[in-house]
Amino acid sequence: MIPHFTAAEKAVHYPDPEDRKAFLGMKPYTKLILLILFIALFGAAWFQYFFFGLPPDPAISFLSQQVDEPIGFPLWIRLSHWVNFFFLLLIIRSGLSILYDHPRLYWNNSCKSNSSWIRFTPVKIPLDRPYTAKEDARYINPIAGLPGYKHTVGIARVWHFLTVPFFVLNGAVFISFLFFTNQWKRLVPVSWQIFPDPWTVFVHYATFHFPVNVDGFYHYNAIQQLSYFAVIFILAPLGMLTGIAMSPAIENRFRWYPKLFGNRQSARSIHFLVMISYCVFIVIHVSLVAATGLVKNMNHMVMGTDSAESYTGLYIGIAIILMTIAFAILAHWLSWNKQRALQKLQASTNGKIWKYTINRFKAKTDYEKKDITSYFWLNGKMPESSDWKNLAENNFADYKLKISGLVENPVELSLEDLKEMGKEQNVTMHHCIQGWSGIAEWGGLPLSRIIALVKPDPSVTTVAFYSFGEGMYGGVYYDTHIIGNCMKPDSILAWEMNYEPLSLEHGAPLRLRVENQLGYKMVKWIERIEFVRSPKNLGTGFGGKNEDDEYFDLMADS
Ligand SMILES: Nc1nc2c(c(=O)[nH]1)N[C@H]1C(S)=C(S)[C@@H](COP(=O)(O)O)O[C@H]1N2
Ligand SMILES: [Mo]
Repeated sequence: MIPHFTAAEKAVHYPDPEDRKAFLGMKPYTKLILLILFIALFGAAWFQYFFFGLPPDPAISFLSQQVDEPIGFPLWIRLSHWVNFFFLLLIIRSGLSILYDHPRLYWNNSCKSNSSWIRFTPVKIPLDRPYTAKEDARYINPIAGLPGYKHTVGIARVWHFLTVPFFVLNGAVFISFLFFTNQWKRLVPVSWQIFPDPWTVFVHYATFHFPVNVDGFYHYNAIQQLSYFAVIFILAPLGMLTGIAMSPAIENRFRWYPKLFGNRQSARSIHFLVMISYCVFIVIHVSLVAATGLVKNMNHMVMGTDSAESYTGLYIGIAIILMTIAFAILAHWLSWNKQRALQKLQASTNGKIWKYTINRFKAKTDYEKKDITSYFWLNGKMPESSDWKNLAENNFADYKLKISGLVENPVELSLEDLKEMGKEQNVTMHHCIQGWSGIAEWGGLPLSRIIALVKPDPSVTTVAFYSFGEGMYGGVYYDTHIIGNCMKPDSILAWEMNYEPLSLEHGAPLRLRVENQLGYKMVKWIERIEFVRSPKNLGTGFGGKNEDDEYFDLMADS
């Protein structure tokens, strides 16, 4: 069942034997904020208890009108509760797997290694050699992350994006029912007691006095109501909105949108904090369900009855949890053995939806010079071929870009030839699939000029870009783009970055920029370009090195 690592995979998944150890690193100010929050909350509760005594327990929540309060949990509540549990677990675990591909979180777009407020890797970035984001990715235990162990961010994304629509749909149905019935009154606070009551209940918990145990079938206590309300009406929407803010297609079209959360990286940090809040909620919720009458509580949420005698609810509840675990095991098996099928499933569902929606958006490359970030992560394996090394030694004076395939006019062009054909400059945000971003200026020749020069055959759909460098598991690095994307004005072959000649690390002599796409589509160290009918006959046929080897998102439109 559990596949073994090949030597190449071992080197990629945990290059350092220490890498399997869990690690949590926080900036002193992060720790200080957490400590202050903790002391303020619990200190205030103890202060009140010590000097003013335990406040009277409001027991039942009066945050909502009690008049015609709905009673019990109808089938739709019980169903959506368990469906939610099932998908939330998949979303959290696949999200953790994605997070560990770039195990650092920031509040700024530079993503400079030492500016992360929290990190899940002990690795200090070496300064004496190029260090790539791929090297920085970490192993995650499959109990925590889906897939974890032997994984790629491609497969983790499949699970994350395949489950999100179900989670959203279930939530939408649940919320509609809440308001069609009068069940919303149990959740939505409509009284000013919203301020004092939850605090009073908290003082009880914090000073180890269990508040009066009201029967959740009929009533909630104030803190219970408030936390349920927050999970449904604050955490879930915030999770969705910050998730959307990370999409390159959205960010490049609606520049104001990620700014609602500060910037693209703070959206990612808030997305993480939402996940942590969910986990904290789940732990407390499950503990209290167990501590306040497990058998009865399970009957409430499974059977919709208020019995403390029958064990049916408990048994069925346990069965649901076991089924969820069984599915998680199946998901691991699929992730380790049926990667290609998962990748295609994702392309034929979400990929199709994106093709007709967000991928249609035209990128706005209107960042300014002042937005350029002080840091820009590296990715990819430096070319080791003697061809490239020899060219580099001579500053690429002898470099010839070869353009061939189904074209009327195949050409070989030196850097000088290319520079004479024209130059476009854009300041854009780069989005790596792993999670980091950076803003840079790129200068180079629009691909549309090359296309006009070589005159591709009308049957050409795809342009392939081959690198001097190799992929992580060996073999030439390449990627493809549909010709329509290459014709966009901001699609360029760049020889300039931040107004300087492109450095060796960032892809000299030439690299691709196709804004609107994720970083892995932007081939560095370009050796040659080929115009083809379909990507099917290149590599293993999925349109790029990462798509072939690591099951990254397929281009739905290629
Ligand atoms: N030849 C080659 N090009 C490549 C890669 C690679 O591994 N090999 N990695 C891609 C990825 S995943 C990213 S995010 C960008 C990173 O570009 P940078 O190193 O200039 O930041 O390059 C892309 N181009
Ligand atoms: Mo990337």
